[in-house]
Amino acid sequence: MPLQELRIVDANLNRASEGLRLLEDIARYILDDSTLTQQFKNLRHNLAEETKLLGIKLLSHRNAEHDVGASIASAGYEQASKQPQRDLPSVITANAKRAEESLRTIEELAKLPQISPMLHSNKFEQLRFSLYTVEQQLMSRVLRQDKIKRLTGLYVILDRQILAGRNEPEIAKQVIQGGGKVIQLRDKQGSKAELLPIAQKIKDLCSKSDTLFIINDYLDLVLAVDADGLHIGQRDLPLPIIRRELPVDKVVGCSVNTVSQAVKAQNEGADYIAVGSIFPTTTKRDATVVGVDRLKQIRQAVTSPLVAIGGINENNISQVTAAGASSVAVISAVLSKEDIKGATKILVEKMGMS
Ligand code: TZP
Ligand code: MG
Repeated sequence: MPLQELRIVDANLNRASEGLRLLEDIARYILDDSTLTQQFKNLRHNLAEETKLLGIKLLSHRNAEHDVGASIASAGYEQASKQPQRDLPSVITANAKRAEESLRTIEELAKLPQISPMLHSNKFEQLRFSLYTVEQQLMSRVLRQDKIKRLTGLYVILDRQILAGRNEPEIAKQVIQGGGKVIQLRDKQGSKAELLPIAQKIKDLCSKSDTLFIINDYLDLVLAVDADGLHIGQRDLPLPIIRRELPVDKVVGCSVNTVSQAVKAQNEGADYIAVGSIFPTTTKRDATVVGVDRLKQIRQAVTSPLVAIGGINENNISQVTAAGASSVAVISAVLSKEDIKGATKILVEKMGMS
């Protein structure tokens, strides 16, 4: 005896898989995010696994030609096509909702006595809850994508101890004029009260010039001045906690010196990974020198944008870009020079970014 409920299961299974496939493709082709892609793939596979015994039964209940909803659906589509074009976040929301509603429908039907021997309601509930989490991660990544894309070119770190009293916003201005694309404010000794107005001024300069502004170590300062992101090291709060505390549109960079640290940082949601120290440096006393080969190994192991750091100057910068760094961070190669704008310009030119 045909079970009309199975027509609903069939339709909703198709909707759920279509929605999931689209979200997976966004993670894969637009974001290049292997972790998220894998998570969507797992959801799709779990769904297929859960319903694989029903495959033939569902097909034999399919009756698309006699679907009274089909004409209503296409009228709705025509109306939708007249609406203004959707952006990527609304496509994500619409498709995640579609998949979530479909999973919920199957979950409810699976409670009926005639369906429960074939489907486990609780499995669909679990899938739905997993999808809520992955949807949130995907949406956060999309909202940061514009900033992540701007993480290329020269990344100049304004280290207050190295600047030794020179006017930080003035130096930032010259870096921007020289073609620096990212500015980080770093202060390992001063007070945050002192740092706040400096950070605010640099943030304003960066906003006006489309330069990315990152703050080292201090999450509260990122929030206070609405900087673009935060940079952390291996001894700061763990990435998942930072991610939880920061608004979703802020980028987080993480310093690593091994392949396993890089993989971990990527899996825990770092938007970029800083690899160093590539060459010997006197700027950071406790830095471990990892060499260009380590950068190449990390390039093979992760898909996140890589920022090379440590002992980089105009003579060796081409080695790190050739090894796969999308951005190069420097302190002394710019800050030790009288002519900040000129030093920045030379490095930018050597990177082929001018
Ligand atoms: N992290 C690893 S090496 C380094 C930091 C902050 C110092 C980079 O400074 P420089 O002068 O460009 O070598
Ligand atoms: Mg730190």
